[in-house]
Amino acid sequence: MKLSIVLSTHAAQFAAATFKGDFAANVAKIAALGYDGVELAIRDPRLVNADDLARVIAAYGLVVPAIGTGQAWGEEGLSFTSADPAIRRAAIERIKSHIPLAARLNAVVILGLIRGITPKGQKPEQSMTYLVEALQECSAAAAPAGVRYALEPLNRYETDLIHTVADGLDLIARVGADNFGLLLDTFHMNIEEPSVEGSIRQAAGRTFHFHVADSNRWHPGAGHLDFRAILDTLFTAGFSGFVSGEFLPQPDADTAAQRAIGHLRSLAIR
Ligand code: LER
Ligand code: MN
Repeated sequence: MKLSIVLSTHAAQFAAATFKGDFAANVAKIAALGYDGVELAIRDPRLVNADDLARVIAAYGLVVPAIGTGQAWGEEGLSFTSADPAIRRAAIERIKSHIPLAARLNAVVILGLIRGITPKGQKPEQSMTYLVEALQECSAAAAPAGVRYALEPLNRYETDLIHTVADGLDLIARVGADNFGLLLDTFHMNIEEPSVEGSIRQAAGRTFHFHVADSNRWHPGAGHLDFRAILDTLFTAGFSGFVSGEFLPQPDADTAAQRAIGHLRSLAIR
């Protein structure tokens, strides 16, 4: 099992990015704890120096399995489903602007809250039309570079759009692009899926990335999710990507990261 953990390259409000702050110091810490990779949360690729970033990560023998983009929503309000065409266009261009760095790092680009929330007065079907159009445009732009996008079903308290694997698979059928798939997150699945293991099996072959947090969004082992059953199902279904920790820095970031890897490695899954 290849393990990574979310690391924000810049200050961000998102609470479940376990590590924030000094980039090189955090990469060093994550490598020392035994992780194989870092999932980078990047609001805008123009804010990072790709050479510096790649050098620091390689120096510690890590890789970047995925790039998170949700801060463009959290900090700037960019969204694929805004009623304002200029905001929709800015969101699409921002997501396409991740392609060169993602290609260089061989990272999946995550689409979480960038899908937005249906604005007041707009019909959800209209949001879905905007969403499908945006995803088709981004996927077509990324395909020649070999870059893949992974949309994350999110729980009902964060968005009205795409809560479950079933919703995600319907969306995949509408988008119709081979480089568009899903990111499954155990925290959201525990809230929304009829069966966590059943939904993991349904998404087999289209799961490009996987987030782990326990039922309380603390590190795996701090709540009541059965990670042995969950991860065994995931790998039996043919998943070959990274399992990435995205959980609250509780009781603090270092302890949470250490306990997470301790718990997940103790399951001895693959
Ligand atoms: C991001 O990966 C996530 O899981 C969301 O909860 C962000 O709001
Ligand atoms: Mn997540």
